[in-house]
Amino acid sequence: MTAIRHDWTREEIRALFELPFADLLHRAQTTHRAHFDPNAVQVSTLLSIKTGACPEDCGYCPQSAHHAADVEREALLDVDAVVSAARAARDAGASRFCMGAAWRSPREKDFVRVLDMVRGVKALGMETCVTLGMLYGDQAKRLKAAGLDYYNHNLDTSPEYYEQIITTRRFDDRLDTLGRVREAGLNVCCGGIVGMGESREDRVGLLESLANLPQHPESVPINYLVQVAGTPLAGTAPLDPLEFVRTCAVARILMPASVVRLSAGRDGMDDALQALCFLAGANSIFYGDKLLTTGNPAAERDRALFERLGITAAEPTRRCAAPAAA
Ligand code: SAM
Ligand code: DTB
Ligand code: SF4
Repeated sequence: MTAIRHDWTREEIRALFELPFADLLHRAQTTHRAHFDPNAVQVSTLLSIKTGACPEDCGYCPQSAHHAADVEREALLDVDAVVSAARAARDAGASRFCMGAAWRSPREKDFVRVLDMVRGVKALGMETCVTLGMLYGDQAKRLKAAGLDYYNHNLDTSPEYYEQIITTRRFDDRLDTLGRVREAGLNVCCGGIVGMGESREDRVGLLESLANLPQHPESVPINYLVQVAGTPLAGTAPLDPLEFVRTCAVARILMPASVVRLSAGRDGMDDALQALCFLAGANSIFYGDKLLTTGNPAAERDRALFERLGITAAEPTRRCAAPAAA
């Protein structure tokens, strides 16, 4: 069993990225097998519960009101519509339902409706996840009391590159919300995006920030930028896909007991590239034809991929107790 550490240095992380590909994958796979059943992959389905017109200016995001992406705005959905979508996702095989809202932070009137959504989805026997932007006051505790299992809040990139991508909030604002989420006893889903024109050093810095949080996020989504016309990052030179695989592998090594999600960007990947990501230690995906506003592989394509690779859609069994904060 590899130790759970919170004191990774940039130098160490850089050295992992620089390993020959086969050595890096061997190390990631060894770590993966020490902590998890390597053939189980967790599946979550996403739903955008409030779409577009977001006041934040995240350069990657089609939902920002600052950009000209062609996204149909939609007000906060009704609770019944969300619970019906969750039931359909459960019946199609998803174990977790993630609800995303294009907000900087939730207003009280909307927040109480989200609490009802969480209660309704939880009552279906599914795990619940929401991503609502920054939380204040007792919001995290109220989400926990309503039955929320996970809160998604990504660091997205390195502290140094952050202001090249987002100017309407600071990296530290994200850390503050993550602290509130942890304090409320919620599981943390926190990762980032690669392929935004960042340097390898920025990928090192993102993973350093994640791995040195007081407690590792239980879920670590690694998104490959989905380039959407009208966003400032559309037209960015695409990142070498093998560098994406390396990022998954380094995340696995740094956070051995966390579930690493091969997140956005799968629609543009073939089966072989996804297989490499699973080999690198990714053990979770978004399942269903749509992410929030962009496409995801069709469910039947994912079922065929799992069949081809001998993967079971299941919560990857931890081979050790999830460690407490060091
Ligand atoms: N507004 C909330 C927030 O930003 O935390 C929740 C929704 S936001 C869409 C959730 C995450 O989606 C972002 O943190 C980002 O990591 C990811 N995301 C958004 N647009 C993306 C894109 N074009 N490609 C990859 N990931 C993206
Ligand atoms: C995460 O890390 N990726 C998901 C989820 N958490 C909320 C979102 C991906 C969004 C991709 C762009 C879109 O569909 O709008
Ligand atoms: Fe808004 Fe979230 Fe998109 Fe940023 S990532 S513009 S906060 S919806």
